Amino acid sequence: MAGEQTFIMIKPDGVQRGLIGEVISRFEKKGFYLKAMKLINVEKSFAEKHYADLSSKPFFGGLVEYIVSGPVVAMVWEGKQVVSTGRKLVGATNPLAAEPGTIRGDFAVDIGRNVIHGSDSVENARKEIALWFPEGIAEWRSNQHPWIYE
Ligand code: YYY
Ligand code: MG
Repeated sequence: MAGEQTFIMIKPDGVQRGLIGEVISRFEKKGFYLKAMKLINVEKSFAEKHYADLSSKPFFGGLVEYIVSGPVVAMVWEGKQVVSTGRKLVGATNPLAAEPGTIRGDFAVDIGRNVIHGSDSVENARKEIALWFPEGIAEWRSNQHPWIYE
């Protein structure tokens, strides 16, 4: 359905490297709608909550440290199959395995500096949006662009 939403976060490296506009541009040009966005620093406990499913992994401590190392851009994007298609725009977790043309494939080298996060399922998108935007999301666009959506 056209109203599907995903949570996309530009990680601290992406912000420091000036890739905010590049990421937004790719999602916009594809035909998705930016529904919410904020530049924020998160606390360690918040980053641990976001990545709770990975808490037993050996890289968890380093991952949390990385996410709290500088501001991140938290966003909600909307559109048809935006969760799975957003993951395609993001690319594979390991940037060296990510296809050229994807964000990680074009802009990153190390897995622990892979620029961007994207929700991996509709259910996780719902949870992540609720975690990152507890204040809710202002409705600003209810119709899809007729030249993008038939
Ligand atoms: O969803 P995605 O970000 O592509 O990968 P996840 O398996 O959810 O891992 C989250 C995050 O953890 C990943 O973007 C980088 C980091 N990470 C890591 O540092 N080392 C690994 N071996 C696997 C993941
Ligand atoms: Mg993930």
